Amino acid sequence: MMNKAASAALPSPPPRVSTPETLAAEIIERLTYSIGKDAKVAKPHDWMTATILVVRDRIIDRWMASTRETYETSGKRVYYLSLEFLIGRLTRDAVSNLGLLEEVRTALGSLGVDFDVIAALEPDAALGNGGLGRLAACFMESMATVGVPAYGYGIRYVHGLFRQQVSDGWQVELPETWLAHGNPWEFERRESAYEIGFGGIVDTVGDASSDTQRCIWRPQERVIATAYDTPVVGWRAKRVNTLRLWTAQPIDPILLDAFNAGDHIGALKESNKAEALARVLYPADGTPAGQELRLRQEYFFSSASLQDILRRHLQQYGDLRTLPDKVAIQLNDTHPAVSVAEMMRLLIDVHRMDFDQAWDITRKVFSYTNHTLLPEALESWPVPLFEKLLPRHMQLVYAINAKILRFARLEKKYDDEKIRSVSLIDEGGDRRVRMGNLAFLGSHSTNGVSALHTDLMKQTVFADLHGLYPDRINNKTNGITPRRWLMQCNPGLFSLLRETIGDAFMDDAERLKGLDSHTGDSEFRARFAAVKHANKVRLSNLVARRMGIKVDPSAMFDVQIKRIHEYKRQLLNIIETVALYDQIRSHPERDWVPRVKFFAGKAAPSYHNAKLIIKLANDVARVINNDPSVRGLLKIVFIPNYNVSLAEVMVPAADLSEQISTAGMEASGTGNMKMALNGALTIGTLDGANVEMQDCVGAENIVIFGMTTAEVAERRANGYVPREVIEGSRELSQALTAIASGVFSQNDEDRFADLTNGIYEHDWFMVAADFDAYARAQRSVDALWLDEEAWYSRTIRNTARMGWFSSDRTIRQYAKDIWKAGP
Ligand code: B1N
Repeated sequence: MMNKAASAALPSPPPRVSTPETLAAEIIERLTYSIGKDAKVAKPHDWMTATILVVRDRIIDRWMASTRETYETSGKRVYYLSLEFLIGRLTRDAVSNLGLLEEVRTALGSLGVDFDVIAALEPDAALGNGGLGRLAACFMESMATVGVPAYGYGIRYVHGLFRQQVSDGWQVELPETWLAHGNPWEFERRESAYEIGFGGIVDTVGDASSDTQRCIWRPQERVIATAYDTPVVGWRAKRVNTLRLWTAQPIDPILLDAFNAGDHIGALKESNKAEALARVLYPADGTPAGQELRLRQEYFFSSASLQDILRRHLQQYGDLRTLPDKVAIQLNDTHPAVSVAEMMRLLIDVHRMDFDQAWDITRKVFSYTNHTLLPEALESWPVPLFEKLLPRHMQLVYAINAKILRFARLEKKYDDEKIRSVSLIDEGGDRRVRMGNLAFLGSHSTNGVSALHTDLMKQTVFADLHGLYPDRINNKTNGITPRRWLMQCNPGLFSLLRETIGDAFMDDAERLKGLDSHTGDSEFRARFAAVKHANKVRLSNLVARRMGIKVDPSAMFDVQIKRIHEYKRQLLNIIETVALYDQIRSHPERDWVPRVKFFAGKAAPSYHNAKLIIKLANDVARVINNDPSVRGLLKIVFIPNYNVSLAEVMVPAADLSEQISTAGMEASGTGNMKMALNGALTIGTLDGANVEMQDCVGAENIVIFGMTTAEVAERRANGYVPREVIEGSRELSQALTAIASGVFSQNDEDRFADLTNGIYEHDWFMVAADFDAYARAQRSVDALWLDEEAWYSRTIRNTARMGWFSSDRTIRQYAKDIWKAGP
């Protein structure tokens, strides 16, 4: 360490000048001296790396200034703990938020390099499954934008979400290797390393009668967590925050005794086991990932993050009693919920606090976001597994539980049934630790992600916990960052908007409202339509290039993009497509609206029915796309390997956005917001954030159909018989019969029996019950499409009125109501 006087005298690097000329010169310099390539032989990938290094320098300056400022102003820090960050590519986002898009483009152009070409070479960082992980990424960008001093904490998976190939219509999973060519965006921080334990025993030392007694956990296994930092640039680079991802290393890379005894493979056992922790992302989204490795991952990253947070706090403030004033930790779902027990352990066993004080601090520091009420997705761990892996945490869970149950029984007069429901231990069947209850009870705030979802939390899964603490549950409706999901992915619309309503919306998305008054302007409508058309041409080219399929960009682009899940009802969409196909063939004389139905999304590898839905979409596509009698009227395209980058092309090209989940089942959705913001009309149920979208855009500007949550519940309660519904709907029964009788699977007519029988026998997701309403809604969409003025005035109003769904608004609400942090 240097003394103060010496360090004060250290020079700072000269400020970077960012003209096209200086940028070009620096890119050449990096190419030469950091990458070791002559410009004459440099490959596109080398240009990409050199460009990132030059851009990165500009970010580092802002990064250090941000870190310094938080330190000097003693600002409260927000920590966002998430097992998933679905980031996508970073370069365009960083350059654009720095305000250097044109300068960098010109600089590269002067070197004969196309920015768009090299930006497309960056691999997608897919450290997440779907909406939950993408939300974490949008929040990181918005926290930097809004000026919240924040750190994201997660795992640096070597393999992100699998790559999806479609082979003969079936999903095939391939490993994804985003780090294969290095990652210029990250900085390894070897000095930030923590020991993480697993297993072993708990010793009690000291005298039980005095308060010197304490527990010491003696883990059987230990690994080291080391940090990798990635800067996150806010809009206009006002602030740069840190995404800190942990990787796992063995304490002893090689067991020397075993090695020397000739057991060269055995000598690597520990090392392999440690590295397995950060090897791969669990590909489950809303389905349980109940394996031991998953719990190990959860504890590994929770412990490393908390140790890092406490170290930083102690270094600056020297006293953990001030933790709640300076630290807010947000748990992104229950995946990091073991943090509650780990915080207690660190405060009590390591920092020698008493239980009650530790509990008080823990609850003040943590808050928890719930993202799903699907029973199968609520995490719980078998007590024997939890106890074996985390024996000290098991003790603490019991101690917390005793305290809560006493409170529930004595002060809230809870009866046995309610006591059972709020307990941290599920005693029905095998005993399990309930992570949702732990997260709720260990926090001062528990939030849902849309108004409807938050209401349902109070009424269903969390009802009895809500009774214990009626002020704890609150709503924070999700949002999306308008930088990535409008300004960057839709440059055509972005410049039209600037020209039409000025630049104010770039700093405040609600200023998009200014567009409302232009809906009646036919010239503007034509330009808005022309932008949409150009985006559709771009998607058409992608489909032609990747799949060899020709689609007509003047047809309606009907888009359903999201994870494949029965509750999201891609099946409803496919069955309606089959019905439409029948209709067109029976009534070729009618004025059919040409449509291209796009699907994209991944299925969890172990989710049989979801994979079958992918196969069905592809089989139906093959038959319909090859039938000359509907040529030009109906096409189906399932684009493989949906990821953030593909979304950036599909979202701006959508005319119609399919948000058709069974009411009450989609917590929020965020793809719904992306497409509406980019001028798509939504066809959807009253589910998740669709409800609030309807409030914002107006009922005339969204097509809502189907049963409400209450109607779904009522129908289920009163004995729903799908067979009767099917028999009452000619279109539906014909379509189902076609699928079940092998029209789309000629050599294998039973192929889709699991799907069709499911609808006949129980139809959990109410596909049959909502079918007719959906089909009618689709025909009303057709009618709107035929009236260009009706169509574009509606889609323009969507863009104008979706500003509230900016994740900046969401983050301001978290900062004010939950974290008490930021500006
Ligand atoms: O979180 C999104 C919401 O917009 C979606 O409606 C919701 O389905 C999604 C286990 C999940 N909920 N739960 C998960 C992800 C991974 C996993 O292992 C559950 N994802 C959601 C953002 O709020």
